[in-house]
Amino acid sequence: MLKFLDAGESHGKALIAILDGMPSNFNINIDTINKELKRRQMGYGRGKRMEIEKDTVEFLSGLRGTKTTGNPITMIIKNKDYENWKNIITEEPKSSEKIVVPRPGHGDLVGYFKYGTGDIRDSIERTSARETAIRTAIGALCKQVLKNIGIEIRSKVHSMGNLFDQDVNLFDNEVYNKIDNSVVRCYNEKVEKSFIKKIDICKEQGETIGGCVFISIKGVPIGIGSYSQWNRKLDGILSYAVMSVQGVKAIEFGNSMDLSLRGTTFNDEIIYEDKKIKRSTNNCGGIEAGVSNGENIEFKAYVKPIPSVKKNMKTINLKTRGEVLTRYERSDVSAVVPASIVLENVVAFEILKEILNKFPSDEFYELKRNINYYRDTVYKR
Ligand code: EPS
Repeated sequence: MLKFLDAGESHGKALIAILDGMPSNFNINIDTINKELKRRQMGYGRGKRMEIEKDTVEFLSGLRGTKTTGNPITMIIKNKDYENWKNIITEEPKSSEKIVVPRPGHGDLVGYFKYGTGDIRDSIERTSARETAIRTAIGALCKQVLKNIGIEIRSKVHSMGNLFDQDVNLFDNEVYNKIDNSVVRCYNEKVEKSFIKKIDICKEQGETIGGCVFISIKGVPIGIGSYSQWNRKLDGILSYAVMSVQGVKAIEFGNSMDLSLRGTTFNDEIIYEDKKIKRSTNNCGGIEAGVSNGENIEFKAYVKPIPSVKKNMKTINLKTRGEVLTRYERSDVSAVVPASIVLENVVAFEILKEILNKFPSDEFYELKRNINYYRDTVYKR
């Protein structure tokens, strides 16, 4: 079973993860992981923090050279900003230093009462989307394994607030290069300008903005996930992971939110073409009854506006219980562009985990043989 635990505070010394269950003999490209970390840091709408951090991963265990050994893999990303926060983060706060004014929409209020440390700083540090850096490192490693067994994950920003990009095929390389080179990860140039303008206006107004990310996964064979038990359904498993990404509040597979569709227009008709079983549409997003059906797995994830806003909102002081206005904590204007990269990687872990659940393998070439044999024979059943 592939699994990981991660730890680390946003302004603490480092983010760290232990990844267990990775097959041995896989040759990791560490530069590619670092490139993925850089991709996550880029994008329009980021704040000052990204000028400080230059995320790179270091492996503390589980590798011999660049090859996995089958032992648990420990990864670490150091926080450069720690130097500026050392005293705040490592020392017990004086009572005058404790943060007691919660930001609406953030984890401040729930964390204050749940953990009872008396200082919102403790919740801020762990609820921060900084944690997605280490999850991206894990996912980037999983992505490499997936690529080697014919599975690829791509993403784009579908909307910034209520402005939408056009629908495109992410597996057209020319199209995808354009998206990957766009600061807002969209395809249409006019739309790109409008996204940028929208973010600029929000920044000027002391506001933040959400949006929607589109993910497409190619090459997942039919039969991953299961309906035999509720918690083995692939759409449920992906949803759990996607919803765990900071700021994500909804997920839609395929065209499931198009309420104008009826049974005959929603159902993806089954066709036999070029000696292959295919579907004429992909309204279900590549998953039926919790099981991959061989089409691309596609979903949209909806990211809310970042809760840390410059513009004042009403809140209370938790010590006095008196009404006050919010205090501002440095933040980004929009997390939609980085969320696009984070989601690719969060999903990469889940897909590899489910592939390994179907093809348990201690060693990478064993996995490759098993999945290739399955791909060659499954439609002969
Ligand atoms: C975040 C607040 C900002 C973001 C951070 C998420 O950090 P800071 O409080 O240091 O300005 O930049 O995201 C990252 C650090 C990151 O690496 O993505 C928050 O409150 O969630």
